[in-house]
Amino acid sequence: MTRRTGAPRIEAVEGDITAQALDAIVNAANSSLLGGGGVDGAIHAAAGPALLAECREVRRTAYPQGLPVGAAVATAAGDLPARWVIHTVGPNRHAGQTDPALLAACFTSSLAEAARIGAASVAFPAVSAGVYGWDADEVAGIAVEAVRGAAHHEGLELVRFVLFGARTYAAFTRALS
Ligand code: AR6
Repeated sequence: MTRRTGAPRIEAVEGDITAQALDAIVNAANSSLLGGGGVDGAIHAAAGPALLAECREVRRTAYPQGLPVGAAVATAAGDLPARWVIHTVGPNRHAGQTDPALLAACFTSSLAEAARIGAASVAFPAVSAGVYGWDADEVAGIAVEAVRGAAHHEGLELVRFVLFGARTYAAFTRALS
């Protein structure tokens, strides 16, 4: 059972999430779980073929229809410095997925998955703020509110937003202040 405990530290840094040596990094994936561009492509490139092999297996056994938008699933992290990758699928604004609750669910589902695997530190990218077309300020506001409001599991110490580019970093800094 997950017990509600003190809130973790929540911070934002500018950088490359693939370099983060935290317990888990979150991937802004797509429903196929088979890789793509953006942070997904960077994570698969840095993790090596073991990650894609495990993703294929998770897809085949657990999500034959694809991972739903707002859901999350963890795998090992291949060659990355992190121990796990938590894959989530953000809403695609270009496909008419404009419900903020779907984006909030990416963050809460990922933290629930972190609780399941016992991750004490979790790094998030700006899910849906790239190819999926959401405004960085909107993503930042939804992400910070969702993480602050999530049922934090015992042992969760740190949630770090790792942002690509000054503009996205500034959006998260504003949302956190
Ligand atoms: N570290 C941290 N953030 C990054 C990195 C990185 N290495 N690389 C990109 N970003 P996106 P989405 C930022 O497009 O909008 C993929 O093809 C990026 O600047 O990666 O959820 C998937 O397979 C932006 O701020 O994810 C899906 O098909 C943020 O990460 C689709 O894109 C998210 O941009 C998902 O689109």
